Amino acid sequence: MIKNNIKESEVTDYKHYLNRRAFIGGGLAITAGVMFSKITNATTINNYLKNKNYGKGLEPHSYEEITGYNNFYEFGTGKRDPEKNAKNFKTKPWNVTVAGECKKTGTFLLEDIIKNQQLEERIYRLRCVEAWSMVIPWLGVSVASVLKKFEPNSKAKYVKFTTLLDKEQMPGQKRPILDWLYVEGLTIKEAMNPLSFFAVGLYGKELPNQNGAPIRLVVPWKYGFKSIKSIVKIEFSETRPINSWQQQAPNEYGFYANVNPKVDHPRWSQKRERIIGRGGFFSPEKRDTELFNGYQAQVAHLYKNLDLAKNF
Ligand SMILES: Nc1nc2c(c(=O)[nH]1)N[C@H]1C(S)=C(S)[C@@H](COP(=O)(O)O)O[C@H]1N2
Ligand SMILES: [Mo]
Repeated sequence: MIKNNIKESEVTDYKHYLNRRAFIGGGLAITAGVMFSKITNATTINNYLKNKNYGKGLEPHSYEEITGYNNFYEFGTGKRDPEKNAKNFKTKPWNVTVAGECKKTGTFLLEDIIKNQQLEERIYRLRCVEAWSMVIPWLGVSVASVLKKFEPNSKAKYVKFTTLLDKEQMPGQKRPILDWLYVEGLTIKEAMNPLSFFAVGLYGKELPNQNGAPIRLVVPWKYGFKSIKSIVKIEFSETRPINSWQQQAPNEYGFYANVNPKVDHPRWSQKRERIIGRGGFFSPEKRDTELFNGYQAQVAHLYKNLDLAKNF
């Protein structure tokens, strides 16, 4: 479906991208901070850590698929709306406010927050609660490495993230699709888990606007909606934040949102998932959904004493 209007030769699949990168070679090591001050959206980033621990056996979708099929309701509810409507979204300069239960609160320039951090590539499958999935080679830094800089205190049990509110730039916010702002939350343990990632790029380029530029969360064992985009605020709190989707429909969306084939969403079975762009319209390719999206070994201990059917 996505490839219809694109010539096959223009599709950037991951293998071609790797070959081309090998051909370009060399280049200076790019840290996340430098990227924001010097590199434009179209520039390929030449050096980053390829973290082989993440993404074994996963085959990334094409760049066009990843950037042409998005959920970002601030820019419209259609899957192709964000690509179209976020074109001129201004992400530089970008400030992030840090508040709540930590030592170093304040408003910081994004490039200062992540300066000197080596960028890392991680390949993760994004499993949307709407029962589809795609595989994305993200570029970014671990959430833990960023949060530690603000020195959260012992009252910091949860972390709340907020997306920018800007009706002029984000036309979707003029409509009551959600009770804007878009808010998400994690327990501090979930946030500090080594899998939790802040993406600032994908496919070796700066993050396209439709994918949540300039910084978005990626929590690979949870449904896609937890991975909040275009973050402007990080708040440490003692009490559990109410996330936007839970507020909208508490019977459909919980706080945890862990990928779980055994707990169905009221409107969608979660047993299987459609793989975006694979198979035809009438015979989409599907796969069995895995508990915690396949990351049981890394995260199951976080939910040892929780009834996952109640705490969905
Ligand atoms: N601010 C914001 N973040 C968001 C969303 C949104 O509408 N607004 N949609 C979520 C949903 S439902 C999914 S599945 C993922 C999609 O990420 P992608 O479009 O980059 O693949 O982003 C999540 N983050
Ligand atoms: Mo989603």
